[in-house]
Amino acid sequence: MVGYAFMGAAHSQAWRTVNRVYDLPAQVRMTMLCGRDAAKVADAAGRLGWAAHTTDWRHLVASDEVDVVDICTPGDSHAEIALAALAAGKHVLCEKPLANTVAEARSMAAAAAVAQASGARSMCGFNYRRVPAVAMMRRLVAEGRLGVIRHVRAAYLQDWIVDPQFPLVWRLQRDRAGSGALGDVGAHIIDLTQFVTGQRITGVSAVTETFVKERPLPAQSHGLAAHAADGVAPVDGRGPVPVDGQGPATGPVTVDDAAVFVARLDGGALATYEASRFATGRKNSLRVEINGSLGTVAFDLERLNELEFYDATRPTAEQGFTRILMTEQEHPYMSAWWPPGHLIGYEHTFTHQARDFVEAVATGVDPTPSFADGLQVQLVLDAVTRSAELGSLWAQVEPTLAAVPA
Ligand code: SOE
Repeated sequence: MVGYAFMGAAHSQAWRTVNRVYDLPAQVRMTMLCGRDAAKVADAAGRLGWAAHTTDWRHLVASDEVDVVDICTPGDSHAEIALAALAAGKHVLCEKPLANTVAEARSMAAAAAVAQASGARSMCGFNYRRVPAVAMMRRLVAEGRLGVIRHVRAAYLQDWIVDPQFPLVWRLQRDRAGSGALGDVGAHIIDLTQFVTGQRITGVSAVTETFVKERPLPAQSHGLAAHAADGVAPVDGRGPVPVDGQGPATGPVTVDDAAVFVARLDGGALATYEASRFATGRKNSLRVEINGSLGTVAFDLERLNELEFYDATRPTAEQGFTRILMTEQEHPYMSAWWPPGHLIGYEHTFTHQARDFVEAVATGVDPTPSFADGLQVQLVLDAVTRSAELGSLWAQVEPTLAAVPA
């Protein structure tokens, strides 16, 4: 595995547990962890359960002890590492979004197709496909229980950078992250809604905004925890240390803080999407609602074990939203865990992802979502960025002199 911050920790939890929870045709060995800082990667390897560690990912990719390369780094290194790993005949799991640009994503998808011919498999880590409720939504749509899909409504809302003093971490820099909320959390709802409906986005009209355009530089010696450096939240809440006593230096935020867009899907549905890191109070709220001619499903990641289902085919007097507790043995992925009513969490979706990846690789089939699926999400991200930059088809509302009601 390359990278050991927030996603590295989540993936390590999955690799540690997957063979203990599922009966799989292959055993996972957590062979080598790679990180840039020798002392920190040694500590992370011990903490996360990796047998060896290195500061050179090329050494890891070349090692005969390594069969799978799991890429958990910021987006600016996904392509370089994935291309080298595929060329070395390794199977590759790459965190989302696949890359920082369409050009990088195209090269990765092309390399994955070539590598597949010689048996190397690849997957893009859209882990929310492995939430039982999300897999159940897809099953209900596929079975026709919602009828013709008319509306897709998705929002992925966080609030970890509402404080303008939150430092300029890598997720807020275009050259590291590719984009802001759009690629980080927007990519999830793009992939998830296409997965659930089986429909692809064919066009978008978008606006994006950067509310706070300048932020304090991260203080290198200030001990920001790994996941804070990874851009989630400083553990101790303190901002950066003043540089030379002059007060913290600042830098420009070069990504979006929020993206809002409408879309058409190829099956005829109309869709609205919202990705924001400024939705104060929403910590990790991924909400999806799908309206069809025969019913509706609705899901909120902050209530991960629940799915709301409205069945319009029921007798009118009995119609209403049902809250399904997704802990029955017949619910996707749940047979491996606990008796009904015993809930699972965010980290379980990574174990489900590891299960599906290991089973696919061991049985010689291509895991999903593929790098081609990751490219398609990248094309949507690029379309949103282009639409927002063009500002086309934007009808201004004539300002009126009427005072806004007090
Ligand atoms: C953003 O804070 C983030 O860490 C995303 O990058 C992850 O993909 C998501 O699962 C949780 O939030």
